[in-house]
Amino acid sequence: MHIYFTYTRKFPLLTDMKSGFQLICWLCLALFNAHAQQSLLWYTKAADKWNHALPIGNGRMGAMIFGKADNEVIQLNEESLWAGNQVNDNNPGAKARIMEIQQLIVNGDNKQATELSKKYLLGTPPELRSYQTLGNLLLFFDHAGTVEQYRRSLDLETGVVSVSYSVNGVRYTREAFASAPDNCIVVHISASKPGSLNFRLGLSRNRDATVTAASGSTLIMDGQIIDSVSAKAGKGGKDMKFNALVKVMADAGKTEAKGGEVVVTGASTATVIITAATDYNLQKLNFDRSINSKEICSSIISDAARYPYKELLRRHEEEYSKAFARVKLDLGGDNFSDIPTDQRMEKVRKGAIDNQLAALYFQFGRYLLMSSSRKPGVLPANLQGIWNNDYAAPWNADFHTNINLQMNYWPADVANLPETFMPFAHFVDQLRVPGRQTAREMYDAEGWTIHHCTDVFGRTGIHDGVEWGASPLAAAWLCMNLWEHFRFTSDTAYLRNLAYPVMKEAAEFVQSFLVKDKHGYLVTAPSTSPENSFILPGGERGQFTYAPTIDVELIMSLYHGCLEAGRILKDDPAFLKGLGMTLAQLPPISISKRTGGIQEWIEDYEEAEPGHRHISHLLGLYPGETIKPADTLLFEAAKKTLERRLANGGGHTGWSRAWIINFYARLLDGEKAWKNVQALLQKSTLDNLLDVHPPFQIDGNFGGTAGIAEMLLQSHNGYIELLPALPAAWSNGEVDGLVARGGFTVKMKWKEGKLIDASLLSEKGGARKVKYHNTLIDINAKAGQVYSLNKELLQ
Ligand code: FUC
Repeated sequence: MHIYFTYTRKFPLLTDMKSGFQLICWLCLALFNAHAQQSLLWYTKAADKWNHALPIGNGRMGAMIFGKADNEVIQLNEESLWAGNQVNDNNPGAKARIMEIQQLIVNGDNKQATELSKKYLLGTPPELRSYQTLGNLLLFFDHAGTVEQYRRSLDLETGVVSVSYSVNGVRYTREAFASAPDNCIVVHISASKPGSLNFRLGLSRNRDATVTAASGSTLIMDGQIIDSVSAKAGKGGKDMKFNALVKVMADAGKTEAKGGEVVVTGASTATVIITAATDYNLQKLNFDRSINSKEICSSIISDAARYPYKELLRRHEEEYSKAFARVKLDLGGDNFSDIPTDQRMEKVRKGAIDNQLAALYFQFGRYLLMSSSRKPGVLPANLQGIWNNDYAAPWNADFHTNINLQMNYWPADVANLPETFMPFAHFVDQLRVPGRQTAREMYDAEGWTIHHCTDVFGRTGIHDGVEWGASPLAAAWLCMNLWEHFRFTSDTAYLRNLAYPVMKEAAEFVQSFLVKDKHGYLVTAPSTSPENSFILPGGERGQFTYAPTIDVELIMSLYHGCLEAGRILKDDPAFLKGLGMTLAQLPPISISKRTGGIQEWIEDYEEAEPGHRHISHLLGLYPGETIKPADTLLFEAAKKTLERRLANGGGHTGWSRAWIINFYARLLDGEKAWKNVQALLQKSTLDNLLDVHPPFQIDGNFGGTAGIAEMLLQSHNGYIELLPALPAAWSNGEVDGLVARGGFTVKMKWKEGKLIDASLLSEKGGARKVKYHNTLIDINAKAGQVYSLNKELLQ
C-alpha cells in the first residue's frame, strides 16, 4: 500500500474543507500520512547526480533511480558483471621462501622480510579487476510544459520508488521496484489523462555491448567484457558475456521500435520490465560458456510479462514487505517526516537532533541488505552493495575481507533478516576451494585461507601490495560471522553442514601456519594490523609484523567458536584438544605503556597514524568478545584506544565511524555511541542516506544499522541485555523485532530513559539470562510463546 498524500497536497486539502466530516477524514489521513512517512525517504526534486539517486534491488539486480521528469535515467546493475576472470594468483615463489620470511620477521628484520615478501608473496597478478555497471535505461518524455508538484520517494515498507509530477494539468506517475519473485526490475508509468503518455525508451552502455530492438516492444543488450588489463597480463581479455532485456507493455496507443529505441505514443499506462544475466556461474566462481544469458533473460521476461502490473506489484510486496516488517523502531523525538529527507539531513548536519531520521537510517540499512543480498543463490553485498555506476569502481567495488565484507553482515541477524546472511555464508564456503590452494601453494599449510580482498572469481592470494595484503587470517575473520549466525539461529543443520566445516578448515590453516617466536609464543607471521603503520626504532615506517593483536583476537574467537561447535556436533576430541593447546600458547593481549590503550602490535611501536581508520586491535571488543566489562583493565584500555583514535581525527570514513558506534555500545556508553551516530549522519551520509567513505561505500550503512541495534540490545555476554547503551536523546521509544542470540525476538518500550514494557518471543524455547541495569534474571521460555519480563525485571 502506498500513501501518496504529499507535503504539497496536504495543505490545499485544508482550504477545500467544507464539513466536519471532511475535517475528521483529513485528520485521520494526516495521522496515517505522518506514520507512513516515517519509513519514507522523499524529495521535492529529481536527483542531480548518481549520489542522490534512490536505490532499488532484489539481491541480484540493482538500479539507481534519478527521477528526472523529462529525461529519466535508471542506472542498472547485475551483481556478477565483473571484468577479469579466474586465475591462480598465488605467487609461485612463496612456498620456497615462506620459512625464511617468517624467520626474518620473528627475528625483527622487518625490512628484509618486507622486501622478500614483495617479490615472493605478492599475488600474480597483484590486482583485482572491477565490478561494472550494466548500463542505463533511459526514458525520454519531452514534456512540453513546466513540471510542477514534483515528488520523488522511496517507501521502505513496500520497496517502491515513486516519482510524480504534473505538466499542463496532467499528473504523471512512475513507480519502480526490483522484484525478487519475478527476478526483474519493473517500472510502471501512468498519465492521469487518458492517451497522454508518450515516451521513448533506450538502453545504453558505453562499452563492450550493443543494443538492438528485438521486436517492436523489446530491446536487447548483447555484451562481452573486453578487459585490456587481463589481456595484457596474458590472462584472458574476452571475458564475461552478458545480456539485458527490456520489454515495454503499454495499455493503448502505439508501441514501436525506431532507431534502436522503443517509442510509445498515445498510451495511458505502460509497464516496463527489465532483466539481465551474465554467464557467471557462482558454483564455479567463474564464467561458464554453457550458460546462455540471453535465454535466461528471455525466460525471465516472458514469465514476468504474464502478470498485469498490479499482480507484479502484489507479488513483490508480498515477498518484500513481510520480511521488512519484522522490525519496528521508534526512537521518539519530534516528527519531521513532513520535511523532505535532504532538508532533514541538512538540518542534522547543522546540529539538529532528528531521532526519527536515525530510525529511518536503521530501517534503510535493513532495506539495503535485503536489496543487495536477499536470499540464497546470489552473491553477497560488495563494497557498494549492488549499486555501481563505474567500469573501474573505487576499490573495484570488491569484497574487502579485512573489515568491510564482514561489516556488511553485522546487522543481518540482530535486525531480523537472517536469510540475507546466506549469500555471504555460501560465498565463504565456495572460497574454501581457491583458499585451500592458497594455503597449500603459498604457505605449505593445511586448511584454507584468504587475504584482504577478493572478487567474484574467488582470488585468495595477496593483492595490492604486501603491506595491505599480508593479512593471512581473513578466513578466521569471515568465520566470525558464520559462527555468530549460528549463535543467533541455533540452527544445527547449518552449523553441521556449512559453518563448522568452514570454520574447522580455517582453524586447520591457523594450526599449521603458526610459528614460535623468541618467547615461545605461537604467532602468525608475516602479518599486519590491517592497513595501519608503525614507526620502527630506526624511524622508518613499517606495516609488516608478526602476531598483531587482531590475529590473537581472531584466533581466540575462531577457536572458541570451534570448541563450542565441536562440542555440539561431537567432533574429533583430538582436534579440539589441539586448539585448546594452541590457545594456551598465544601471546597475551597487552596494554600499551606508551598510550595506555590496547597494544596494536606485538611490539609497543609508536603509531604512525594515531587517528587511523582501522581500529583492528579492538576486534576483541566488537564484533569479538575477548574484551569484556569483567576484564576491567582491558575494558578501560579499550576506552583509551578509542579516545586516542578520535582525538587524532579517527572515524573519518563512514565504516570506521560505524565501527566506533558498535565499540561504544559494547563499552555500554550510550552517550558516546549516540554522538557517533550523529557524526555518521552529519559527516558520512549522503542525502539519499547512503554512506560515504568518501566516496560511496555501503559498509557504513550496515555497520551503522548494527550499531543502533547494539545500543538497544546485546546478547553476546552469556545474557540478553536490554537497553545496554541508551542515550538521553532517545529517552522515549519502542522497538519490536530485534533478535538476541538463541533466537529470541525482543519487544521493548521505554519512557524517560526507563524500560516500561519488555517481552521476548522464543522460537525454539530455552533457558536464558536477561539483564536490565543491575538486575539479572533467569528465564525458561517455551517455544513459540511470548514471555513477559515486566514482573521480574521492571519492579
Ligand atoms: C579498507 C579500508 C579503506 C577502504 C577499503 C575498501 O581496506 O581501509 O578505507 O574502505 O577497505
